[in-house]
Amino acid sequence: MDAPELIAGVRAGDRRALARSITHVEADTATGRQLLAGLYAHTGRATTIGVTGSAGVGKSTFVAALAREQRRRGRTVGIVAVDPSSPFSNGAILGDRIRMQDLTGDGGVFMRSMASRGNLGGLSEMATGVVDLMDAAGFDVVILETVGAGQDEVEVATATGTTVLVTTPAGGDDIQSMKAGLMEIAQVLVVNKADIAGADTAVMQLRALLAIASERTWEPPILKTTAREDKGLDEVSAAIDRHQAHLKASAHADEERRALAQSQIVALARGLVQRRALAFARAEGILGQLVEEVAERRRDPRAAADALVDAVQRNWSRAD
Ligand SMILES: Nc1nc2c(ncn2[C@@H]2O[C@H](COP(=O)(O)OP(=O)(O)O)[C@@H](O)[C@H]2O)c(=O)[nH]1
Ligand SMILES: [Mg+2]
Repeated sequence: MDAPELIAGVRAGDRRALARSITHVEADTATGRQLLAGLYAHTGRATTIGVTGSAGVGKSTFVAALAREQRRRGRTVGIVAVDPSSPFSNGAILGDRIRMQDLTGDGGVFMRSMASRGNLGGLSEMATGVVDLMDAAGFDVVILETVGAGQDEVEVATATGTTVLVTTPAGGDDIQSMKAGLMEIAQVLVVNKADIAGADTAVMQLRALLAIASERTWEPPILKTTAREDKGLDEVSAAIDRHQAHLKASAHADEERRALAQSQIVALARGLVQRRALAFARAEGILGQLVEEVAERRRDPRAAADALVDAVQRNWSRAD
């Protein structure tokens, strides 16, 4: 199937076309880029939800429970799970597949797991591209699970309408040391594993952290869930719906959409510039030579970085 056929297939909700399109986007092929360009005008209809948090807090369990809750509300659900650390097998992360098993027999659910397979960066770009595909395919809700590890999450958060930050009672220290950035990108805060001791303390800690965060028009609710027992997801879904309504009704909706578009473009451009520049510097042996000079202290790292950027700039102004 070529790009126009895949685009038509995805728009018609054909699962096979969607699966093939995802493979193209994951591999960042020319067809994949054509698909995203052709389908972008047909995105923006789905409720997109980002679920982030440290490894082991129960994100996958939570996503499965949230998907079941959305199904109870009569909505179709697309799920994208990203885990750079998980073992990769047959196109799926084993643990996640097992956890999501009860959902795989449901025609209203489509799920795809992806691991980084060792490629530098680009994981969040791939994942947000897959969210766009599922959106264009007509799913009512698209959920993206990522591990809270820094810059990637901030980028992912700009690509989803509502970001849910999952923590646990056991993660007290975790919450304390949590980067303000991660708190600021989340619109719904969840203390999962509420069945173990300390959930109320964790809620209080989060509330204290929110109190010192910057001024905002949306007050993030703090909710408790026991994802493993499907508990608390009704409240989470209601909070997500409230946030989605807030997004649409906000006096600054246009402004926010522009700010979001800018963050997305800048994040993608940063990744592109970085990968192209490094690929050039490696291929031309420039990086290797600078490495030698810095390692032998014949040049300082800043001057080396300057020289690298100069060489890239000369090459780019000469080319095409
Ligand atoms: N006690 C308890 N354990 C949970 C709950 N939700 C998930 N877990 C467990 O936490 C572990 C990690 O879950 P997982 O969903 O893989 O976390 P992820 O790494 O954040 O995706 C698993 O053993 C789950 O069974 C919960 O609500 N209560
Ligand atoms: Mg997981």
